[in-house]
Amino acid sequence: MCMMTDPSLPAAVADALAAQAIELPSWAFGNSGTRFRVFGTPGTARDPYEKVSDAAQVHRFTGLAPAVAIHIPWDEVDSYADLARHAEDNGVRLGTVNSNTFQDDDYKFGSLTHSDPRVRQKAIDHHLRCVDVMDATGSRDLKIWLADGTNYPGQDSIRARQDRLAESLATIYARLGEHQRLVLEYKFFEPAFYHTDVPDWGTSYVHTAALGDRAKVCLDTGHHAPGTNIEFIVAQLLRLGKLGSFDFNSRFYADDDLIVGAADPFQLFRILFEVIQGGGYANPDVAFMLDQCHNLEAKIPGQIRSVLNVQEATAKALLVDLDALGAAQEAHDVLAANAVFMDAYNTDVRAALAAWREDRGLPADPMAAYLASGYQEKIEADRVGGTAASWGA
Ligand code: PSV
Ligand code: MN
Ligand code: MN
Repeated sequence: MCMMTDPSLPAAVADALAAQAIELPSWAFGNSGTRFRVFGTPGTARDPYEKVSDAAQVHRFTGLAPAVAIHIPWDEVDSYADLARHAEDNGVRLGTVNSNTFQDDDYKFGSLTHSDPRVRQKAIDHHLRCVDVMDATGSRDLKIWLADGTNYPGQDSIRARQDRLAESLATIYARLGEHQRLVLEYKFFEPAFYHTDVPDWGTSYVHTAALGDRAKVCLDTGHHAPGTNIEFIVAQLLRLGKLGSFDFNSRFYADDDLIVGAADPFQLFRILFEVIQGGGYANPDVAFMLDQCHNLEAKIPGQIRSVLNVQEATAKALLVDLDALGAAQEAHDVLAANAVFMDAYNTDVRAALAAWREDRGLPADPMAAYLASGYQEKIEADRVGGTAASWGA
């Protein structure tokens, strides 16, 4: 039994935790909402520079979030090299570049899959420009999520759209530099309702396998039907060498983008266990990112809670006694194997993690330290003019 009375972690677990790096989405620091209402939150960042500054606070208090993903054109700036410098001045760096082909009238019937070559080329050109941005920021990954799909059976040819998608992706892939990658995200529905052009990991795998080694799958934890065994997908993609990145978040009903580990911390633990077993943890080939929006709660504390949830689940997953698990599995002792697994999950690691942070010069309680820092009051007082950045701008 792994009962944690002594608040120290085994040395191997403590060392492994030190390697954790989670990329934050710039859009988590803008105002967001639902199709019913975007609520304003005092102190919200007004431009990409302020979003990066806010993201840097999460890293400052947790030591877990050294990179910020950007979204084009939401994070449009005059000089991306300058934005990258701003990130560095704040102790972080710019990470994944996300494309956006879902907020333009031209894309009403598709973007990379569109039947009209003019629209398809426009969508391809947008991605080529994203690669230019990556060149300027030093980013490695281009993340593609497409809103493409249809609402009614017969509306368009499912097959022809796949062929056009493959062609468009090949053109974008050919533009990547030697050290750059394309990660293709899948989602089973929305905004299209009948069919989506990249609905599942299989479709993303098929396209990225055809492209080559520098094309990988992005797994967004919120993009699956209820009851999907996500850790199975993780294990399979790692087996195939095709898991490029995670977009972590929680869902109750749809693509809710809620705080990771809020809806189902046990699922997060199971996923992380599979990542660790498959060699995907602390492996630069598998990027850990958040894809979240904070509609009601304050944004910086929301992101602090999120990275701490990932850290807590990781610590528990690292605590699984693999020898005992292996022995129980070999003996087909179902209950013993399950008990070993659950012992790790049920271990309260909070005090141990607080001590771990203090050992590394970090605040034992990052949330309390942020709230006491005065940063929140300062941005609420300073950022009264201008328009708060929102999910769509
Ligand atoms: C839309 O579903 C989405 O939430 C995808 O998960 C993307 O990763 C994200 O927007 C940002 O484009
Ligand atoms: Mn996502
Ligand atoms: Mn999503």
